[in-house]
Formats: sequence, structure tokens, C-alpha cells
Amino acid sequence: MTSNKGVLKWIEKVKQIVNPDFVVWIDGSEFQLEKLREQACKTGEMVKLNQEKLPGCYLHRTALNDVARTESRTFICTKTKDEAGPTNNWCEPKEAYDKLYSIAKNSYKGKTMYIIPYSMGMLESKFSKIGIEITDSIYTVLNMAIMTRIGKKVLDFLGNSDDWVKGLHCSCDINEEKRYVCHFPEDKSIISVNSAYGGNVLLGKKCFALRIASFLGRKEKWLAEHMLILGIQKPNGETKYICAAFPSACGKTNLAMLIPPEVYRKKGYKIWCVGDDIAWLRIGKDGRLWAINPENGFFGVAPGTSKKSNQNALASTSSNTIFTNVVQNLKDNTVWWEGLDKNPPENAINWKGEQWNGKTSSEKGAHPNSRFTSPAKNCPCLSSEFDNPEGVPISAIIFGGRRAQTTPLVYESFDWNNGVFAGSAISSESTAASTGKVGVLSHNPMAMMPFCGYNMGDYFKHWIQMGKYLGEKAPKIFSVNWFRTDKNGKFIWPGFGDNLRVLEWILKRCEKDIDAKETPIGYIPNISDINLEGTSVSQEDLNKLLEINIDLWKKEAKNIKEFYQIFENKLPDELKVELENLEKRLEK
Ligand code: OXD
Ligand code: MN
Repeated sequence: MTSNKGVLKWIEKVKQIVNPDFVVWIDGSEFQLEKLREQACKTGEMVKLNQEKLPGCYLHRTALNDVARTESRTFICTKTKDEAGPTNNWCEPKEAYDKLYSIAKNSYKGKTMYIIPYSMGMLESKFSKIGIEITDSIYTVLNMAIMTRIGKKVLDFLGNSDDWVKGLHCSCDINEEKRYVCHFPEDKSIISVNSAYGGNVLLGKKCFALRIASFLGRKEKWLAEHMLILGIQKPNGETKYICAAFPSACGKTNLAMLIPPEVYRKKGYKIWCVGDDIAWLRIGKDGRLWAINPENGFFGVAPGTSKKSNQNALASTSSNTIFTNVVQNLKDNTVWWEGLDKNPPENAINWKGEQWNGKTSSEKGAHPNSRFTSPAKNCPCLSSEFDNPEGVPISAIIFGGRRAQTTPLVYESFDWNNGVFAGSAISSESTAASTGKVGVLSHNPMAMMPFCGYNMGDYFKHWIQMGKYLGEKAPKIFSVNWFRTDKNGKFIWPGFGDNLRVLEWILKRCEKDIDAKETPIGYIPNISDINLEGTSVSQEDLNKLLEINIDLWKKEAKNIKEFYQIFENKLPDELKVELENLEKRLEK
């Protein structure tokens, strides 16, 4: 399929190590993919679902010990530990290669080696980057075929270039003691062993599009971010684009596919989804910041996805989707998960592959991290700019976390550096579901803590530097918090579609349409500038949502200072100054 010497040499080398019985190049044709689906159903790797109700849909169950990304076994293997920084696990490259190759040795024996050429971004875009993933799992091939642009056309486009990322995935025997997801950014290389769960094996996603790409972005003056991208079409027909970074499980997919509240729909507002997880951001010829979504599909969390919470995501799963670790309803061979509706199936198989009765069982049927892999094209609100090789121009950047107190519903940073400071200070309180403990605060700068492929101190510097390149044309930076609670622990803000009310304020601020109130942390809305028409939120609630408690913020500043210490001399002076200025303003 290619005469690219570098590609062929690497494939030969890997072949010698993993020792496959067969080698198959993935050409991207529907014919080949269909054959693979048939084969996976024969071996039990996948289950074909009801093709009338769910055309083109399949179900896969992972091993019980292999259900999520494995951060503690994820490594950045740079020449020096300093390059990986204090927030990443590090291993010296030679040691890592030796260890991984010895685990991978002969692991394809009796199996087929699939070679997937793929592109992150549309081939003709200057944003895009090419990768080649070798895998022994058909599930991985079929997921990559949804999540990325794959096939021979990618190799044709690559030609003889050496600008591509190597990815080797070996399922081995899914031994969690020997599970590693390792990145070699200096070699543009990724190796993942002993897992077959999407997040660890769809190497185009977190591994390439965030960890490797963030490293490349620093060298090449762009940003690879854990951000959704959405377009807000206003009643006058104009569409403005924003990017937003939230830690995992803070509702990124829901915001990306938001359905406007009725009063907004009537006025003519529309939301267009460009991406739900990753944004690559470059400075365009016009000096503004432009974004593409390098992916081609959604790898979304199923539980909680319903007609009510995210009709667009649900619609995206209605065809050509691979479900992982959800419930199989035996009555009509469809799928179910907690939060889909209030009608769990009685005759079903749970994510573990056991008989399960949703009416009587005390156990959950779907794994809390069960997933759907759906083509972006299925999304009813997919932006017409989704495939635009130029991307979309970004008017605002939003950072968000999950905080019961402290952070107001929304505030605008004073300027770029102040916004970078806000992003670096994102933190979230754990929910019972994630850790068993409620309210434990964890820092997650720019929601990139698990995904930054180099020293986060240098990453902050790169952000500061990007602001310098952008100058006057830099997007404004905002922080939001949908999760503030009242004294009974109830969320005050309704969230979901109503978040558009906050986005509207953000756009108006970008267009210099309205004033705002200056506070020590930034600008907050004047109460009358958030449209509450059609909600049950009172002015008093809004006051509470926007309250800045000076004592809590003093505690917050102290907490940020402590957190910053881990970056030692890598912390940019600009962020030290921002923190000092915040402290001074809080004392006033
Ligand atoms: C994801 C994550 O799967 O952020 O997107 O964990
Ligand atoms: Mn994510």
C-alpha cells in the first residue's frame, strides 16, 4: 500500500518483534471493514445488535479488569525526567522500549497484525497530522475507523514524508500488572500493551491528539487541548465559535451538543457541534486563533445519556455505533444503560456478560465508564464547518471545573495571562461516583493534567507565549462553574441547555456589548445581563451563583500557591505575578 521507506522499515521491525501469522493493511474500504465486523462477530469479540432498530451497531465487552484509562501506568518517556515534568510518570526511553518489546515479543503469534494508516484532521488541512497504528484487535480497527479518517488515501497523502506518528498496540493477555501506555514524544511514537479498552488503545485520541500533539505544538507554535468546540448561531444568522476545557465527567459532550432552551430556540439561536473532546488550535493568517477537531467521531460515556440530557448524543448512537460495556437487552437485542430511561430491561446481559434483571438487580447493568463510539456525521447538530480544513475562528476560551462553592457561575479574566492563570488553577471536587469520597479537591490545569505530553511548567509558558503571538487578537478567556450548590447540597444552576444563557453573556462580552462588574478575580455579570426568562432560577439564586466569597478565595489562592510549588523553577514568572496580584486584590 505504500513505498514509504520509513513506514516499511518500522513495520518490518515490529513484525520481527510481535511475530504475527498474518498481516493486513487497512485500506479504509467498507468492504474490508464489513468483513472484519463479520469476523469479530464469529469469534465473539463483538455482538451484532438488532439491525432494524440499530443499523450498523455492535456491542463489545472488555475484560473485567480493563474498563478505563490507566493513568497510573501511563508514561512520558523523554530523555530527561525534567522534560516530562512533575505531573507525568516518566521512564527513560531505552529502558521503556526494552521492557515494552519484551512484553510484546511474539504476542501476535497465531494472530493478525492490522496496520491502520490514519489522519487526525482532514487530510488537506494544514492542521492535520498522520499516524499509523499497528494492532492485533479488530475492535480497535473498527473504532479507529469511526474516530479517525483511515485508509489508503492517508498513505497516498503521506507519500515519502517522515512526518507521521508510530503507534503499536498489543493486547497481550490483558494483564493489568503488565499494562503500559507509553509515549516517546521525541520519537513521535506510542506503545500500548495489555489493554483492549478504547481509551488505552485508540492511539489517535488521548495518546496522539493530546500527549504527542501537545509536545509537537510547543515546538511548532500551536496548541493541542482537551477542549470541545462549538458554534453559537445568533438570531441574526451569524455564528461565533468557542472552545471549552473541562476535566473528564464535567459534561463536555453535553455542552458541545447543547439544545437551546425554548425561549432561545424561538428567537432563532442554534448550537453547532464541531468537537466534543479535543481541539487543535493554530494562529491563522489573519492573526486570530483557529480550531479544528482532529477526530471524526465521538467516544462518549453512555450512562446518563438520554433524550432529556443529550438528545443529540443519543441520536448520534442510533446507527453505525460500537457500544462498549453497556447492557444488552435480550428481548429485542438492543442496548441499555443507567440513565437512558426509567425502564431497565428484565431479560438482559450486563457489562460483565452475566444474565441481568434490571428490575430486581441491585447491581448496575452498564459499567459507569461504558461507551459509545459514533461517527460525528450522525450528530444532528454537527457544524457545517466540521470538515473545513481551515477550522473555525475562536472568539472565546472557557475553562471549567466542578466546585460546590468558591467559583462563580461565570467570570471573565482581566486579560490573556490572567486567563492562563485561571486555566492553570482549574480544580474539581470529586463526586462519590469517581472516588467514593465527596469533595476532595484535585487540580487539573486546563483539564490537561493527564494529557500533557511534556513538563506542565513549560506548557504554561507556551500558553503565555501564544498570548504574545496573538496580541490584541487573542480570544477572551472565561471560567465557568455549573456545579455550585445551595446549603442543602442541591445544584443551584439548572445546567444543560440553560448553559446557553451564560454563553450568551460571554459572546456579548466578546462583542463589547455590555458592561460587567469588576471583582478581585475578574469581571462577573451584572445580574440583569443573564437572561433568566423561562427558568426557575430567581434573581436571588443568581446572586448566590455569582457571589465571590473573599475568605474562600484567600483559601483558594493559598491552595494554588501550594499546588504551584510542584513546578519549581519551571513556573513562569507571569503566573507568579498573577497569583500575587490576586492576593493583593483580595486583601484590598
Ligand atoms: C475521555 C476522558 O474519555 O477525558 O474523553 O476521559
Ligand atoms: Mn476527554
